[in-house]
Amino acid sequence: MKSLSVLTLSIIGTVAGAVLGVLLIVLTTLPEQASVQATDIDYLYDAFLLFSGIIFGIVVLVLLVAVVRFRARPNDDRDGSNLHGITWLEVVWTVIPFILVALVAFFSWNILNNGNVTGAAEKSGQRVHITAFQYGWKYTYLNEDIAIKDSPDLVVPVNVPIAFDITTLDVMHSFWVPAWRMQMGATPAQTNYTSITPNKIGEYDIVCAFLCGTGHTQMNSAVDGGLVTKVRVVSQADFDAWVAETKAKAAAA
Ligand SMILES: [Cu+2]
Repeated sequence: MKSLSVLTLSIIGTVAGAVLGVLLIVLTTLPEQASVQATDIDYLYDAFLLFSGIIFGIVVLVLLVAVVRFRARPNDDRDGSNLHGITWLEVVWTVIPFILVALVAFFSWNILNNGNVTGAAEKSGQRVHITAFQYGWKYTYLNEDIAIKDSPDLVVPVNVPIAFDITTLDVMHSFWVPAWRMQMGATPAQTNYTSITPNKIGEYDIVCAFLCGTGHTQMNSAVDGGLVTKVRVVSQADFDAWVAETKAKAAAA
């Protein structure tokens, strides 16, 4: 035991932690990926899982070894040594976590910022306003050519960047499409913005991620008896047809 230096322990901890991290990555099942941003965000998630696994491995191993090696033996009533401050050690345990957290912040910023396609979405003209309320969502297509108001259904074309803004009529809600890895809070008296590029045709669940009242579960399209429909990602042709059909219905009414 005496021959185990902190360095040796750290190396063993790193390897054990990395194994744990990889195991967690393999065992974790994330929802299906249906947006360009989802791939990057999952990559970030896996990287952090590995990273956290390694730190967990080192900390737990050093802790366990310290507990065993420096425990008080029977009949040992001596006081511990009277230490006050070890400057180099304090500098080390401040600087290392600072660097680690700064790295995490940098990588997160890099990926989340790349995922911000608001500029592209504004150019593509696909802007959808989401209104959250107790208990449901309404969608208004702000694109002048489309101009659909208060649709209960969210239908979007595939491979087109879409800019969303979101408000609420009452309390806080949070619009979440797990398959897009996109979640945006609806905050009273405030408009929040986000954007996403759906890249897979299909129907995906919409979930309200804030507990917003007794009907909260009804804002989840995966729940039986839910009041909301799934988001439909369709081809451009199907989207144009849906727009024409919805407008014809509105005109007839
Ligand atoms: Cu809600």
